[in-house]
Amino acid sequence: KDIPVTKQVPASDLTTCEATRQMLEKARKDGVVLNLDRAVDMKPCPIGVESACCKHCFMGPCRINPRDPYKKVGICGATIDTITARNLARNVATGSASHNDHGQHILHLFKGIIEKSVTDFSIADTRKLQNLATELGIDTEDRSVEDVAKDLCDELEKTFSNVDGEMPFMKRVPAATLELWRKDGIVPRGAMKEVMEMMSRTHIGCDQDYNHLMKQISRTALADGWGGSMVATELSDIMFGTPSPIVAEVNMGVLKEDHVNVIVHGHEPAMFEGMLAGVNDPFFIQAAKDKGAAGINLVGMCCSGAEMMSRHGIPHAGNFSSTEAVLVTGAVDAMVVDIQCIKQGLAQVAKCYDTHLITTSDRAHIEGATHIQFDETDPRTCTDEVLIKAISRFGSRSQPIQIPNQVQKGIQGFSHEYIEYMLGGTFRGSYSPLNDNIINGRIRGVAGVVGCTNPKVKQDYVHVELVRELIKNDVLVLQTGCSQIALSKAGFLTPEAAALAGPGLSEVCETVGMPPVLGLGSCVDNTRILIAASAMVKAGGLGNSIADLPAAGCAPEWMSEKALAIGQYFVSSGVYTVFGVGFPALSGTRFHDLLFNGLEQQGYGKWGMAKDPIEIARLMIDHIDKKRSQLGIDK
Ligand code: SF4
Ligand code: MSK
Repeated sequence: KDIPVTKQVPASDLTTCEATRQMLEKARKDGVVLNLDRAVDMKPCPIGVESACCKHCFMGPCRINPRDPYKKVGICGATIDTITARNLARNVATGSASHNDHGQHILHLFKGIIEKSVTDFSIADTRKLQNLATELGIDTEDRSVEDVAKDLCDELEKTFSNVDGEMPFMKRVPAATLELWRKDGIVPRGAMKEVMEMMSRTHIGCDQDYNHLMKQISRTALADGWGGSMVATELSDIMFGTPSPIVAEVNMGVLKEDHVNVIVHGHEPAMFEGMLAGVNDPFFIQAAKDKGAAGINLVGMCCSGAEMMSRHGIPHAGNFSSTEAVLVTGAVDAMVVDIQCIKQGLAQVAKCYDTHLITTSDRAHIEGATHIQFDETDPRTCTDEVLIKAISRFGSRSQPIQIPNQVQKGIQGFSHEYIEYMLGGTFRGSYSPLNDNIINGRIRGVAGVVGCTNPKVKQDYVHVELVRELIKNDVLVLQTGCSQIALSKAGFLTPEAAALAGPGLSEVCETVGMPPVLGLGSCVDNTRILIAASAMVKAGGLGNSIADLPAAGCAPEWMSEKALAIGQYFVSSGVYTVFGVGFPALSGTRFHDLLFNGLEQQGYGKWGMAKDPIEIARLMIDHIDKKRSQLGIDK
């Protein structure tokens, strides 16, 4: 028995995902408490939710009255603006650190391949390797792939280790955007430097001017989007293959009762790629058959799932809010996890349904889970042990199986390279077809709709209704992460969804044969949106900087610190970025005004916040129309 929940609301009030609803109801009957019910029972602190408290030293914690924020200061004298700015700073530092840690790991794997200490992985996309090296100023003429790769590795290492100068990917930033960053002194140097400085400057009694803190908040966020996340995306493509459109199935119906079901959930692609090799080993397929299974069914969840779905068409069982619910099917023989967004609650739910929960990263153990360390130099030791456990659990299944009959096919795998190719071969030349279609008004603008699910709002509802409204108004939608999974489940990642788009967008979709909603991959792959935005600026006709584009972003059901780092790197890059659910800054304060107005006046993007999907869409479309008008293309 789990911890009892005092209040219950109908499951259909908590999620629009039918599979998750069914499993939540089953869990309740089984006496198991899931995250969605725990959220109902939790009462967030009304001061904390406004970010009006500080615990940066032990004279406090100090609390400010959100209804009268300037009446009081902290014991050290910190104002509400300093307190909120420091809190956001540390959120962004954590989010940036998470993505940079991920990116550094990917770089380490790449280095292992070059140095031949890693032999189970290789360079899959040599053309992308050459193109990226050339873009970063590395000589590729008459040189071997290994030599170019070594130089690329050394160059990208600076992303993390530089203590001065500029990060390598600054070469990709449109000139006017980079000029603004240089003028304001926010060009990121190296990720470790930026995160360290952000943490140091937010110690008690250090940086206590919110305008000055804001600059380092931007720099730390840019060190994520144009730093570690971009390294992760680009090198993962080079090692595992650059995605191109592929059909994949999404939702819990991808589980198969007569198969050994193994779910991989997390963020780093290496372990998942290792599992893919393992499940195709005839030895394990035979071992599964010997236990009476028809085969082994490898399935993804969350962001590494989104990456594997994009690259290889691996089926995907659901997004962040469904990871506990999927275990209630009783059909999951093993859930293998690595880093980020892995709820500790999984351990208890896995125990209730006799599922193996296996942690594999030395950076993320969970009490109650089995730890089997994944080592890139010897992946099979880990993946073989996982498969032995999963097959053995299949052979002794004791739980009744109930798999929701919910599955949706969609087209996944739109890399930024493929978007360029699909919409005209290149963004460069006289205006590209994408830019042309924006200029002629068939496409009103471009929106990035990304991010998590959060049980403070009905799962997937805001994602789906927002995107429905955007495409209806001829806004092309680019997606990543758990948002992409929400829309995939709802059937929007199909060419047939063009029927839901406005007349201009649907004409473009029908001509090109693409869905009106393009899935770009995991949350680190938000960098694909940055790269596409840069390419649109460089193609001409839509202004000089990213801030000039008729574009907007949104994380309608965000919850993580990574989401705040992503939001901030979009804002600092010039994008109007709206968050749903709420925002950790108090409306009416000077720091809030800087985030939601002041930054735009300085030439950046700005933050927005609204909870209702139609209201969010209105804010984004109004912004797109404002930019169209400034560009003189508002016919
Ligand atoms: Fe209070 Fe200042 Fe300490 Fe924060 S740093 S807890 S505001 S005394
Ligand atoms: S997994 S950060 S819940 S998108 Fe990338 Fe999903 Fe948000 Fe985690």
